[in-house]
Amino acid sequence: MSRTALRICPLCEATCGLTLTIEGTKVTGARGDREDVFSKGFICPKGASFGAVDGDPDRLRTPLVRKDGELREATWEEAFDAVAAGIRPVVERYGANSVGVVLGNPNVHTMAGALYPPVLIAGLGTRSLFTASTVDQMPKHVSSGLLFGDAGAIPVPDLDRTDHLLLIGANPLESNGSLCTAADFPGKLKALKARGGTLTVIDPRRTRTAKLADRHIPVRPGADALLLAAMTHVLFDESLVDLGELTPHVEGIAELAEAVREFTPEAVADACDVEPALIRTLARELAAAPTAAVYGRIGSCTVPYGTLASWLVDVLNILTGNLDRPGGALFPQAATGRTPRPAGPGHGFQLARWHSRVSRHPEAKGELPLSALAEEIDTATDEGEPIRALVAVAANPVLSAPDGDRLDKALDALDFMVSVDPYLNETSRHADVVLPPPPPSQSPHHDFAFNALAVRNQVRYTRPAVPLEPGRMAETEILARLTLAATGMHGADPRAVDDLVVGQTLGKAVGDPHSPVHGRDPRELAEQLTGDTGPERRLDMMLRLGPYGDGFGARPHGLSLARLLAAPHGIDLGPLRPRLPQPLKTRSGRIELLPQPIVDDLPRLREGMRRRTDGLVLVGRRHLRSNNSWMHNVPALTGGTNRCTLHIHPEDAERLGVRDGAPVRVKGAGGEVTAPAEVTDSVRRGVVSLPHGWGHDRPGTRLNHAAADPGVNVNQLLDGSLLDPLSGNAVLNGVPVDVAAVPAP
Ligand SMILES: Nc1nc2c(c(=O)[nH]1)N[C@H]1C(S)=C(S)[C@@H](COP(=O)(O)OP(=O)(O)OC[C@H]3O[C@@H](n4cnc5c(=O)[nH]c(N)nc54)[C@H](O)[C@@H]3O)O[C@H]1N2
Ligand SMILES: Nc1nc2c(c(=O)[nH]1)N[C@H]1C(S)=C(S)[C@@H](COP(=O)(O)OP(=O)(O)OC[C@H]3O[C@@H](n4cnc5c(=O)[nH]c(N)nc54)[C@H](O)[C@@H]3O)O[C@H]1N2
Ligand code: SF4
Ligand SMILES: [Mo]
Repeated sequence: MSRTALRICPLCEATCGLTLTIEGTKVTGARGDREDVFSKGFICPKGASFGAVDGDPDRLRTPLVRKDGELREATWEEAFDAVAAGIRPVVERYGANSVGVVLGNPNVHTMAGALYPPVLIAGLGTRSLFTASTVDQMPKHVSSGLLFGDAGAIPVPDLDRTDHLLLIGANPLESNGSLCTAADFPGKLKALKARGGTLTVIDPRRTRTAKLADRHIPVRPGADALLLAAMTHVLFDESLVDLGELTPHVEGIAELAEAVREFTPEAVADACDVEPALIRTLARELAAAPTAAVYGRIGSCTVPYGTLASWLVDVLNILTGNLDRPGGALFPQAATGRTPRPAGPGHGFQLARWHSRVSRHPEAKGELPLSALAEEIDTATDEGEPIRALVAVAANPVLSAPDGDRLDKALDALDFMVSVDPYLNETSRHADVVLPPPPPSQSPHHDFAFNALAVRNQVRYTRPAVPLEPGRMAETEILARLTLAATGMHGADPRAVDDLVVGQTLGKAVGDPHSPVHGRDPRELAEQLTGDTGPERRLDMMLRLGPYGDGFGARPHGLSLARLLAAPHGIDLGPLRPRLPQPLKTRSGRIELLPQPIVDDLPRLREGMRRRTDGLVLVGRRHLRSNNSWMHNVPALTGGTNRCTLHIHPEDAERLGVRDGAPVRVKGAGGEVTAPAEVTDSVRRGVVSLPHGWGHDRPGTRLNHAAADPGVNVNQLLDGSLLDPLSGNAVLNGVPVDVAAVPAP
């Protein structure tokens, strides 16, 4: 007997609604849920393989605890005892900062990852926090923090209504979109063209997305900030600046005009390898379009001028009046976001409130660069204690961060490490305790993060499609127990963590004159919360306090968990709407167009105008059937074109004597790797491309399928020293490398 159950797909940012077929407790099929209010039936090959991802036999079923040097199966009780015994002495002897926390990407795809790590970090009181954000989108947070006063206020291109999309360093036909949650991104690009709109793609590779475009500009990697600065220059130079409705909300226009004066199309053309006339055309087209959106992603962030490029993306949206208007780039409003306060000056955004111990990198958004994790463990200084214990949740930095070999050794030297991870992989193999979460079919799902980045306001929640297997523990409970064990409350009831958060949140809300529950009794409100579990009660609380919430009765038709459960395919909350000036939290209460940290970084960009590398540079790429480092163990998703090969342009290949399919050696500052060449003109001359997340050939892992075709770790080519200085983001693209054919034996 089979049945079906709904489950939001957690495998990428598109958040498609799936209809799972379930036999017994096994997921045997997945198709798109046509009634899903957001995804309307869209699915990609990863979602269609949900059952294989979910049922991977290599997923760990019980905790592992290291005994006599070896990881062995253990009970949950033994595992949490070991966590408390491993972490507490380190905190007590060396202080809170000697415990590091590493949070990986899947935390934004689980409810547990949204709800518990903030409590863990606050409870530990550690400043040693590292996340996947600093190998990804930290530059965007910093630019939003500086422009809008809120690092979380990220404008999203209005894909369904725009007339002109300028897409920079993003390949949504493979990635399905990022910092822009849209199910069926490919379909939305085709619809844009079908309604007469235009798509321009800036990417050193002729990607599947670039092939769809009306115009593809194969920029020199890393030079986007120069190109965008020159477009900004042209807008001023040709009097194309038109703020429209934004005028009263923006300051610093004249100063900005002055700051970009030197960045003429002629001055940047050589560094970008884009003709001056074409740069002018790009600026004019942007200004002339009835509506337009500029959108940048990985290729604009993980580069030396990541924050400047991210800032210029929104500068262009602002100067053309496209920020915060339909068809432009708007701020979504998620159902679990805070109830909007009246507009007015805020606290502003601060950078560099503290620094990393070894290389003195400034913090950004409370985080230190993931690139600096290894040195924070393996290097002693007079400044304080190195990291001696590590909590890794859904993170595989040995493959995803620069210089995995150094990190490998550093992790081995720790006094204690715990990984919350379903796999024994390149990183978790170093742990003393591995706590495996259940597969996604056994977990509830709500997109706290991505609903705040979605092209349409909507809200959905799916309960576990399959009950927890005997011996399993929900990831929410794992993280609650881990938090208690790490903060000196080992053995307490995990519900205490949820009660603490509920008490604090409601306590604050009743004291806030703008809250719908101002002046009420927090205990009485807590008693009204519904839900079967602590996390459900917290979701109920956030929905009811949120911008569409019922305000615990104050707005009777508003949202609550009960209302959401009654709408299994989700609730549509309408298209994105203009929201300014409310989201602004700058000290001025306005958009601060030319913030001081940007002014201070512009001289570096001016120098960049005069520099150009003549050697080969490396960029990354993603494949539709892959996801970072953890999906190479699923046979249905590997093979074919999803391989770890070095893309190289035919002319470069010929010059270097590299033959298609033959091994080539790639050398960078951090090391060298050998991979098969794939000669293709989809990369521009002077650029080679390797995908990331490969290199599954280390001993002591349990990834049987992945180990059979391990690929190489592209991040071994990096030594971790190249960062975007404002955000601490790793430079992963536009990295100089040497490439040589491997002589036949
Ligand atoms: N060269 C290069 N490097 C890159 C990038 C690039 O473009 N080029 N991209 C960067 C980007 S954007 C990112 S986000 C990072 C990602 O870097 P990471 O976050 O370190 O890596 P992931 O492969 O996403 O997965 C992390 C871990 O989560 C585990 N996991 C999977 N599902 C769950 C779950 O439900 N719960 C828990 N607890 N664990 C789970 C996996 O087994 C894996 O060990 O990589 C970065 N690295
Ligand atoms: N299938 C699949 N989907 C994914 C993931 C995955 O691994 N696989 N990962 C998920 C994650 S964690 C993220 S963050 C997103 C990322 O989502 P995207 O940013 O859309 O993904 P990428 O494919 O890395 O696209 C980056 C593009 O930037 C280009 N590029 C490199 N350097 C430069 C440069 O200097 N300038 C310009 N203009 N372009 C450059 C690359 O050639 C590449 O095509 O994808 C998510 N979705
Ligand atoms: S596009 Fe992303 S969310 Fe949708 S089915 Fe594919 S992996 Fe899942
Ligand atoms: Mo990412």
